[in-house]
Amino acid sequence: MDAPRQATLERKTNETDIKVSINLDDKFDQKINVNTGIGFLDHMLHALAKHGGWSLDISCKGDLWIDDHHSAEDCGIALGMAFKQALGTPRGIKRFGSAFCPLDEALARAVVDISGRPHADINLELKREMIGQLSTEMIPHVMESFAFAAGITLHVDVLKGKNDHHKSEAAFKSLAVALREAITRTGTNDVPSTKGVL
Ligand SMILES: [Mn+2]
Repeated sequence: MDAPRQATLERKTNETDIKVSINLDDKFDQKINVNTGIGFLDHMLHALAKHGGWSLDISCKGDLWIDDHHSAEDCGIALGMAFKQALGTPRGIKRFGSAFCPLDEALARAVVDISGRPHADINLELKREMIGQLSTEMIPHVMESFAFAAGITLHVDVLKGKNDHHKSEAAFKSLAVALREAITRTGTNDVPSTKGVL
């Protein structure tokens, strides 16, 4: 039995103070606590953890009296750092993952590569200014921040949809399922790259 891939860290700046614990291999006993200070972001990160098969505890004390930007972005960064640390050297994993997830009329697609190459191409087609207390412009920014901190490549597209809550939630669910596939252990100790290193 392989050891569970987990990490605990704190990321503190003048703008935010974030504590995060993640376990990528807890799908039979998931414990999820998300308190970012932004309700809709809590909902999205909860969906990410749930469908990713993670246990996740993340809390953020941020400068919400300014706006939601620093808290949302820094939660993405801290989560990406924790994901990267938990994964360790990417050996013996599938590396690539992809998923489509619908939520009613909305349909999202995520394609991920645990590449060591930070890149994010995120098109969510959100129309509203805000969903709850989260600016919709921050939703792709959170995914991008996660990708850069984790050192992975993400392509997330909302292909259809009318309701912005549905579109965003479908996007996070598809990202979760794609990540879950990408980090699945193959049973080998191989580095899945022709370079021999990721
Ligand atoms: Mn920013």
